[in-house]
Amino acid sequence: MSLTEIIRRFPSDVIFGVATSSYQIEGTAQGGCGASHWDSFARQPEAITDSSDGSVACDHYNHYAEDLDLVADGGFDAYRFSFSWPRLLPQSDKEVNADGLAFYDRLLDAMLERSLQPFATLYHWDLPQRHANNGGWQNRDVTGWFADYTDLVIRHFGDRLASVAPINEPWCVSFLSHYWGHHAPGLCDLAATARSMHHVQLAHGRSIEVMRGHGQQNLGCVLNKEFAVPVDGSELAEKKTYLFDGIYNRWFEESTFRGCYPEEVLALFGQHMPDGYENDLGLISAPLDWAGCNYYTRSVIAPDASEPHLGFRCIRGDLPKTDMGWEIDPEGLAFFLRRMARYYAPGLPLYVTENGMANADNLNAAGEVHDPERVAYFESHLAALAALVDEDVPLKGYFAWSLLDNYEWAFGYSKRFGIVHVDYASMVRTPKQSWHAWRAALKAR
Ligand code: IFM
Repeated sequence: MSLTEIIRRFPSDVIFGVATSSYQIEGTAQGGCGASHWDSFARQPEAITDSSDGSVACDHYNHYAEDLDLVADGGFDAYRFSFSWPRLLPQSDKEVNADGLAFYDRLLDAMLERSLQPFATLYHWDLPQRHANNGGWQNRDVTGWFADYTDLVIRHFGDRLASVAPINEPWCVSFLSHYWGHHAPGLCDLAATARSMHHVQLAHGRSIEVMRGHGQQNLGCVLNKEFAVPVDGSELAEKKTYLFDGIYNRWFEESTFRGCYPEEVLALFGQHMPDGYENDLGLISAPLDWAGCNYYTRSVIAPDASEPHLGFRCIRGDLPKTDMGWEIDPEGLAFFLRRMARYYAPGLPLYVTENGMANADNLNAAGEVHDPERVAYFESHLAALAALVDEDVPLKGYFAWSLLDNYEWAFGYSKRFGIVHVDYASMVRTPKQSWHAWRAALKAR
């Protein structure tokens, strides 16, 4: 079934959008943006595949109007973006960068002029370097710094935001960055992991509290989820798969929606959990207006006694893969939405806040980009979601990742996730076949 036919199966109140984030597209060299821990991580030898950073990125700082034209011309209803904390507060938590405020004023006004609903994220990984120097996500004080930053954003921009989520993908902020060391600050330390996994959740709770205090509407969370299957039928592989699900998915689902952490993950963290963490769980689980799910792939879990703490490693199975080497498994996405709707948050509006794939895209001689693999990826995942319509799963929106090819973190500019191709030398944008497929599908609704 084509994208056009699949999109027709969704109720008319389901919105479609595209997503981006500040560090990945804006260009931190512009407009007085301050240093973040991604700038320093990117300077570490071998941290980034192509040794690049976000200083120029897609130069969205200067190209934002053209980029939003592509969102609107594509027929999308909404644009999911993030504010950059170091752009707004480059030097200290007290001195606001007027150019930073002016940039997001222009960006928001341009969205509203194009009738695009602004879906804001307050933190998509660009922690100010000064806060990283003070312990970053390992330091409980980060929750207060984040609450103050939330206050600034909501006071200035809150009246123009259709929806707000405090933190993008808390698993990446904590586990991926402090245990596997793949993202800034690049640590491999169980104690740092335990602390960051609690503090990122507390920061979410404190940010929601600040926003409720301002009467801000439509507040949610954006959790990334990865489906897991055991490598074989052994009891050990089953147990390790459950642990993986606990660390990756249920840690965030349980605490956000039920006010507790999974026992098996608490056992892993043991004495490293911050003292009195239990007292924060009420704030962490304060009611939300919606829940977002970012979904890309699945992992196969293989027991491995040489892994010191987890006792497993993640491998890939034999499903077709994207250019990231990630397996394509649309049913995993449906699994998480069902689990949310039936178990964690019955009745709560659900959004797929990111979904998409990297592909080795090239401009052809005619100046076009053919990415049928990406069109098929969107079709398969949207078909899995369309099947949920008859199951009372309250899906209210879907955001494709990403509008533009952009800075894919530790992979630099070597991986292309966009529905619009970016030539990084000329900054020319070229809508890909997938952008045209979306446009045709959304215009035919
Ligand atoms: O590029 C990232 C994004 O920043 C967060 N979610 C996953 C995407 C693809 O890896």
